[in-house]
Amino acid sequence: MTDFPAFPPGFVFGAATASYQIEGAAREDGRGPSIWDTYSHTPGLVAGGDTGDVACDHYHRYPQDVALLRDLGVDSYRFSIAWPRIVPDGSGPVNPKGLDFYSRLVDELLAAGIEPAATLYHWDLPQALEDRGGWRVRATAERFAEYTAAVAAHLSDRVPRWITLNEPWCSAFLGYSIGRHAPGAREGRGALAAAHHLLVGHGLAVRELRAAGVREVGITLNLDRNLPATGSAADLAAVVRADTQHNLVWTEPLLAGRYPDTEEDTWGELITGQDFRRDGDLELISQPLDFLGVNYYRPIVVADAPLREADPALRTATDNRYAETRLPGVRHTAMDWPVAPDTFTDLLVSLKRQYGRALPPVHITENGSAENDAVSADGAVHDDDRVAYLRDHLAALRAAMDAGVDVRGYYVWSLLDNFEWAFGYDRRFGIVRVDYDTQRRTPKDSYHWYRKMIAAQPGRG
Ligand code: GBH
Repeated sequence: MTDFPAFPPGFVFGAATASYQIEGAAREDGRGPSIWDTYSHTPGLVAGGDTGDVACDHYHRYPQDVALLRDLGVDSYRFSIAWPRIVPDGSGPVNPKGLDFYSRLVDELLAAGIEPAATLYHWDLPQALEDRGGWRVRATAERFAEYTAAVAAHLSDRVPRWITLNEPWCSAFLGYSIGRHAPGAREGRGALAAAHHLLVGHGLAVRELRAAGVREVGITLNLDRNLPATGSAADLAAVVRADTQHNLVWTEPLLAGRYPDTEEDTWGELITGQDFRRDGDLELISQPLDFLGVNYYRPIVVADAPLREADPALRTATDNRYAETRLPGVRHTAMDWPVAPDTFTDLLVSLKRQYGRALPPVHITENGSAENDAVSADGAVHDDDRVAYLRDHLAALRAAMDAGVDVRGYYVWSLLDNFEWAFGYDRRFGIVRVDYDTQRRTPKDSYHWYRKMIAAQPGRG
């Protein structure tokens, strides 16, 4: 007998994916190129030279993937919309074939009794917009609002839950200062401007979604739980810097209508002096949300480190004088990420403590693990480590709810093995295995475990 944690009635169980990671069909039906096409086709940037050209071929196989979701018994499916399918040149005419694909996907989901949850931006910026400055320029936020309006006009009647941006930290800092994500830039001011313009784009998109009358609007952040490597004053100060860069840069403007400013971190000072800020931006950014999406995978152990960047802007945007060290005594996943579910509880409880009533209800929009899965002689994938990961993180989530955090839903990352960005197809996060030669889907043990867990909830099955 397996004991499953019981969640309150109405709690949403889901699974998540993102467009560039699964769709393929990169040049089909009028889709324009995105920054990830450019990045993945640049030799040396993605492991194995992998690209999203074919990925899981979800663009053609979506009915089969929706059937997998239906059999899984999820309440909701979180997918993302590829901006370059809708506005191939970044501005100007909308591509009806792009809208039509998502319209068919949404209808297929609704017919299967699954609530669609759409992310508008999961990192695939039209290349044409990057050529005009990308997120460094405010015009990109304005184009994002136009794209949002076009999508909402088409889908607002059938999609109840909307997520403006996925993990803007990755877009701004991995994209424009660390360079490990598209567009692969190494800039200080560019990353700071990108962070701000992403937030402005979020605010403009919220307005469009409200005007379209959608039921729920939110944003998804990758919030970090930063642990000090030791109890030294230097390491504790490094944790404050890491918290600022990864968490407060987003949660302060979004939830409190202000920029972060701690003694340890000069972010507030840095961004205050920048000419990309306009009066009224904070009001736009801090419009009330129906939910906050949180993606959580692992804690980060932070140690004080010497200055590496001479440029103060690049310094704050990239390293900020801390280094990540290992968490001893725990299992690590195929990403080499430590497994420490209690930190998931701690993150949510401290978020609630920090923001109180200003914290909207939370949806966990991603949680999962990459493992070195193998196909057994019986044809199955016995991914015990992933099952344990999911079981323990759901229990940790339940504990946060017991401690008073209002969590409304949980989406496992990911439905399918897929293109794991700079790691290509080498890292497998799916609860369904994808054979990239045959495109055959094989539900793993974790899929069956999740199905049973959902079915075992009180009042179901
Ligand atoms: C999420 O990112 C994403 O939303 C999702 O698309 C992704 O597949 C999933 O998690 C699993 O990673 O070592 O410098 O190359 C989580 C944040 C950002 C974590 C990129 C891994 C690699 C940085 N991810 N990071 S680097």
